[in-house]
Amino acid sequence: MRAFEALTVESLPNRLGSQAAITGRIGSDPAKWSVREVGDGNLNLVFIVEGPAGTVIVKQALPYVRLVGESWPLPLKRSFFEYNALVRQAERDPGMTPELLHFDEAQAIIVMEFLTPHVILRRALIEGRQLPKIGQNLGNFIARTLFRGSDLHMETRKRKADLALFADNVELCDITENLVFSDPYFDAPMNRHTPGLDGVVAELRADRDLKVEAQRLKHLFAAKAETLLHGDLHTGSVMVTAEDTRVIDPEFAVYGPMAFDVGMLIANFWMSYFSQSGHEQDGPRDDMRRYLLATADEIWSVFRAEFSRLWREERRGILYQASLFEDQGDTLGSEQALQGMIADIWTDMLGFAGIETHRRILGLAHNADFETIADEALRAACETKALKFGRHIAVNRSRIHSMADIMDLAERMEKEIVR
Ligand code: SR1
Ligand code: MG
Repeated sequence: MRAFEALTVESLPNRLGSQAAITGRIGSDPAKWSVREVGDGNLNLVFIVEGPAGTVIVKQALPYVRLVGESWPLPLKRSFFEYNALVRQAERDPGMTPELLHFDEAQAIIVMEFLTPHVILRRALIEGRQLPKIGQNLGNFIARTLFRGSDLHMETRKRKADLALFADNVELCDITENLVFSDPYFDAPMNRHTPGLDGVVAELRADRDLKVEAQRLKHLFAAKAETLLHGDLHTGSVMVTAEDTRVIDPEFAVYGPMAFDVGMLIANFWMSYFSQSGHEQDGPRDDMRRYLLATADEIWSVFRAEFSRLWREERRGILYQASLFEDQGDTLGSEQALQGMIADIWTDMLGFAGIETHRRILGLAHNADFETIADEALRAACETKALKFGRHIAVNRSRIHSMADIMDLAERMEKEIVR
């Protein structure tokens, strides 16, 4: 087996030129391929490879964190977890992931469909574009992948095998455990924040209730192996057109609490909401703000409806067996259990969303939503609102009972001038 070697624009045609899955798609003469490296994420190489007959994406993991450099080694096996998660997500919600064409474990290479004219959802939201289908598509995606990867649906032997398989994704889990749940709340070496935030950062780090809540959520993430998570489901992990939505990049996949994916996803819409006033050069973004809150609401309500449908139609795992409820004519019992589970996901989702907001403003890996606001004072004002909103929903999560309350809160905080 050839030892791992990072691809380059120059070496790629030669290295992959005899791969039937690629030549069949783009043309068999690699001399006619044109290759561009377009990776702008934190970890990997991503190439667009265009041939006379078509185009593919070649993604390759590097043995270190690209954002930081070789001083932070990261195992290549994350590519194996990404590939395996994509396979499962494609089964659980067909049409929502890119088509997989080829996987080379030793070289940590995944070749997949080139999505065009798709763009990264985060970019579209920064530009003020409203995508009509994402609420529906993403709500269904989280319901289907989270339900169908759990003991509510899977044969328990298969679920336990998957639990063991993905448990080895230790290093990526470790990134989440540190970067999301701990680093924002102390002066961790890789943290950075906009200069105008010093005051609010000191306040948050001295906030005992918040620190305790963040650690309770970390405990939940580490201990509640409920379903196969995407693990990094933010708006940078979604590609869109007006008609189509695809979820990419599940290399952080691991068994964890359902509410983690839900909270991370929705938090990124709320962050986009608070960033909009930094993007008003071409006019007010009031309509965009309304759209973002409405989309977060839609994701949640579609999630709840689809999760409930799956509960009623596909609950065949070891949990809440029909033999205890429906088979005894006790449909009400099963509905009570369902409502209890949705209520728990709601409460925990708010916690994870609040913490995600903090880490994207105070930690290592920031969001382009805020980062692209050139005016530092304006950026700090947007970020302050998001930080305070995140703190409120994380600490008060068990006392917030509806999306309407969250929308009121966001609108109130957006109107407050924070300096
Ligand atoms: C060092 S990796 C930092 C972040 O980038 C990824 O996209 C994940 O969100 C991770 O937390
Ligand atoms: Mg990613």
